[in-house]
Amino acid sequence: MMNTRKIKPIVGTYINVSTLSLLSLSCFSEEKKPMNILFIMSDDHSYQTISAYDNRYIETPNIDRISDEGMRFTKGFVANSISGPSRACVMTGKHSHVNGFMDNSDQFDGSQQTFPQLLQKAGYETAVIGKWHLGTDPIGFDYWKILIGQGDYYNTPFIDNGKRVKSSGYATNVTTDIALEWLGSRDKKAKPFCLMLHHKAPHRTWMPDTVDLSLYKDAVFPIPANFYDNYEGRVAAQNQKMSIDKDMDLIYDLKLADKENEIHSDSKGLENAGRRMYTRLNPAQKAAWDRHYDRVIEKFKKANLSGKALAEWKYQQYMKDYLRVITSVDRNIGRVLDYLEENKLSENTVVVYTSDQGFYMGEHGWFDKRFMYEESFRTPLLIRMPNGKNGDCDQLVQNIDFAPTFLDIAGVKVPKDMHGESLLPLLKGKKAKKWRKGLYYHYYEHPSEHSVNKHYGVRTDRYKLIYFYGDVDAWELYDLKNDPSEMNNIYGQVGTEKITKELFSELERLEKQYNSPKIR
Ligand code: SGN
Ligand code: CA
Repeated sequence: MMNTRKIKPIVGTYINVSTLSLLSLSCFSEEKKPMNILFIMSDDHSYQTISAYDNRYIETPNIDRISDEGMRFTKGFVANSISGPSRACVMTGKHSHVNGFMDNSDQFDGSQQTFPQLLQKAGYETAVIGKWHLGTDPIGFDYWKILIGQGDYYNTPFIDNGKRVKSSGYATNVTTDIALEWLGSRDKKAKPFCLMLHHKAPHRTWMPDTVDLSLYKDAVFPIPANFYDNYEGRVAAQNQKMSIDKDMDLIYDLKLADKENEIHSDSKGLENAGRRMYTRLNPAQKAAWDRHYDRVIEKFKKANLSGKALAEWKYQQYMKDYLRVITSVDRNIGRVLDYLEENKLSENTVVVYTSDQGFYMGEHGWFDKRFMYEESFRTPLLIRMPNGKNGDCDQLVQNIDFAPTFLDIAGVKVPKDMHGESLLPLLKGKKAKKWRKGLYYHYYEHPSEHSVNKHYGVRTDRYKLIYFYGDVDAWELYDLKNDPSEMNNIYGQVGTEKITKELFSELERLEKQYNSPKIR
């Protein structure tokens, strides 16, 4: 299941720029090139579906190139497992309660301190392309071309430096095309770049590119051992609405919009939205779509499934579409890596691959994210830094660390008020004696879609303490060594007093450090 790592060095001519002064950036000699930063982030990409982490489901040879030639973080986490908040944490290096973007209904105050603004001031050329999801217009970018909200998988509009424009084709291809065009159009000698290439994929509703529809057609994926979790001892897990069995919609999520109009959703809204999705496609896309899904629909009708058989059919269908979408992400990352190589940029470009959070691939019976449980709290994180150390890093790292890391790589002083830590020492393979012992997490979006209660907590290397509040009042404690799937809430059990006390004091320490809201 978990992959052992292959290690392959890349040849680099990296010169340490951590002592670089701001002034010197613009007058660099050819030999002392500052590092470019290519920050690739997908939306909802689970670490379970990257073969560098886990080979049960899919091969992702291109994403694996970043891992093989760089560092694989095995304990990368987010601070608030949902898109907008996660992105705000990335931009500011600060937790949600300080950057002000707590849930997806917020609007980002882009005038506050962010790493792109600081890099821009230091002489970097900055760009963001693809998903943005922060509500307000990007600030601190020389170029921006972003999706509107979630964007669409097909023929999606973009906002190009303030102007709405159309696109034609599949979003992951189009977003990559725009990024390659931007890279190609730059005066390469002028400035180092920081490019945020942020894919919409593989966000719900997991619409594959037409060229990938026949992939995994006959595959049967292993059902997670806790697919039929009954959530005993975990009240918030009982309240959620993200079950593949109960909440995944046949028409909207699983694309069973039949021409005969015989299949219906429990929710009229989702059914209509599911049928509307198809209308975005152009005639050629519709033809390819129909060739594939009409057969799926026909078979589905004949099978007349119910109960567990229906739940498992939904799981298989979900996995197939999700993995098809990932295949396209992986292929497009290959295009970008090839471009860097062909243009001799690999040797002075740091490449990061991550997601805005993790995702459930049927664990606990779920899709979606939000919970502080491992699958959604953790996120993939692979970083290839020329002349950096190859291998695994098992330290606790979090998305608030990106901003200080990028600044550090650029030789820009990291502002003291950032909550995150620079990963540069870890990337150089330095022994981080004083690395953090605990991670703070806080999720606020409730009541809302998928019905996940508000909660916060602390995770150490081995344990996790969570407090669910608002409509509920419940503590959970997990021993991740003995119970990695978090099925057994041991909070309050005899024998856990000492560890509970330790976790409690680590939580209080973090709350103090981050000046977190007082809840209890
Ligand atoms: C949409 C999705 C949800 C998803 C949120 C947040 N519904 O609202 O399933 O949890 O986005 O996702 S959908 O009907 O629009 O597909 S996030 O990653 O952008 O935060
Ligand atoms: Ca997301």
